[in-house]
Amino acid sequence: MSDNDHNVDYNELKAKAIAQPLVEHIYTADPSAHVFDGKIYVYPSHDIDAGIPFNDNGDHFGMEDYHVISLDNPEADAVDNGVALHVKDVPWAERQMWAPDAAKKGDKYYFYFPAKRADGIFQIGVAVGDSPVGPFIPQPEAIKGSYSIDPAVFEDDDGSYYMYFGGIWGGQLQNYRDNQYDANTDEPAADQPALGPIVARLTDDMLEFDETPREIKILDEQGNELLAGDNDRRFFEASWMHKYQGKYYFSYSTGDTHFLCYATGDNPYGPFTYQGQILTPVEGWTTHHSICQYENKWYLFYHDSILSQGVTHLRSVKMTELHYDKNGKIIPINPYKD
Ligand code: FUB
Repeated sequence: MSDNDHNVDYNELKAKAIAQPLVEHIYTADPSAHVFDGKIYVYPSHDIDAGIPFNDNGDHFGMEDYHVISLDNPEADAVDNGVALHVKDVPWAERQMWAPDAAKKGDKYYFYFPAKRADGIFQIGVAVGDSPVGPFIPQPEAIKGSYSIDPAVFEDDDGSYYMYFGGIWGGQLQNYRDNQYDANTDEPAADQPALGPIVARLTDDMLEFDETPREIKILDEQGNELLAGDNDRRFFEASWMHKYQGKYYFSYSTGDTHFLCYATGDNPYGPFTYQGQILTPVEGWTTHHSICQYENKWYLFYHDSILSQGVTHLRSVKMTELHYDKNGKIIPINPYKD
């Protein structure tokens, strides 16, 4: 269920779906969910049809602004809080406002987002607000040393914040080695270690990287790095980090094989050891998620393209409960009942 070029009965698929969209009046995707002040806030992409033809670079994902969705609790109706940030207000960005995230520190809220500069290169910016739903005021420049897409910001128990980011293909990560851009550099050969996501601790003011970003290693059960040709397991995009029972759970999308997977480790930098799948493929090409605890339950936020009848860049955010087994393994979820 990874393409929209197949014959699908969308009414039947909607009936089989384990969850329905949080909101239906706009298209939303790439949900980053957090509990701030006892309420759930979801920071999604706001999908639109920008009229840009489909290509492998993802140019058809031509998003221009962000809306924050809030829920008083997991059973409550989702509320759209309107435009929180628009590309026209970001001095350094020109287009393609892709998957964002947010963090709270003190009484300020920090909204992180990737966008393309006028020269077509992705960077990651930050915008600051007094409310979890915005409006957010962007910094004049992108975060120094940032690149690629899909920022996810994780607060560790000691009060440090880390940003995880990166995505291959349209996300441009394959053009970087050691944080340096080279248009002629590409993905490694299939029998070489796969490119990893990138992590950097944030400065106290949350506006910059506090260290040189480093690449994360994802290992198999034998301790070997996952290979670039291991498309069912290697990192593609959509980083997320959460902690469960003292362990670090790094989760991500495998892109062209359409799985959400995870790997665990004992510190925020890894290495992380591959553990398995979280979500089997959704309708639509992309899959992207977050994992968030509300009181004593855990939830997976994800998206699919059922509402738009399979249009891959017109997606809808959903949520469902997530369970662990007694060994801390995530029990994989099929988004559609058999
Ligand atoms: O929404 C645009 C891109 O699609 C995101 O940045 C990726 O993670 C994928 O979901």
